[in-house]
Amino acid sequence: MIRVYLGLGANLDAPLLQLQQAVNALMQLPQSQLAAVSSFYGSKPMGPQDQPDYVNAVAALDTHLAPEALLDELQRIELEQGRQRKDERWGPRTLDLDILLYGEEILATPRLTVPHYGLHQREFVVYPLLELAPALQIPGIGALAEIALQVPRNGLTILAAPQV
Ligand code: H73
Repeated sequence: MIRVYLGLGANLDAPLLQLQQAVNALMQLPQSQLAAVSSFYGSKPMGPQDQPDYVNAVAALDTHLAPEALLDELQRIELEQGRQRKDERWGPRTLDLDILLYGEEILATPRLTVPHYGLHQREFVVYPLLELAPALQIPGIGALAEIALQVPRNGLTILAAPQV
């Protein structure tokens, strides 16, 4: 099994429910075991400010799925819950699922960049991840706890606990 960390985000159509529904879907993934889910956080939109606040979380998944097979599953969940897949860049969204880390692997394929390119800049990824894995090392980047020192919380708040 490989330990994978996933980023979850939504800011449309009852985002808290979208995230809980995504957690439920992650629990059903084949060849996988959902290990932990962070708190649900409220975050200020990165990008244009004329859109609703986001709800974000991070999940830890143990899986036998290969990276692109996992991405296929995540995109299926996004499609099932999301109204629009080809969102305008930086625009509001029903559900996003990102592969933040896939074990200690560094991947650069046409479909996948892992570690996720925005991981170390996005407070709505760094702090939920820190909650699950305070001692985590990000391959090619460094200690998560050190990264967090450079990333302002930008109004990030805990909204609710997930049901797992
Ligand atoms: C991103 C392709 C495109 C992929 C990457 C995308 C969704 C999945 C997050 C936002 C707050 C895909 C937020 C925002 C903005 C508007 C910036 C926010 C928030 C999109 C696939 C390829 C390459 C990976 C990988 C998944 C990957 N791809 N909170 N969200 N503002 N590598 N969200 N590692 N995992 N897909 N995701 N503000 N507060 O990060 O760019 O990327 O087809 O092949 O834009 O959540 S979609």
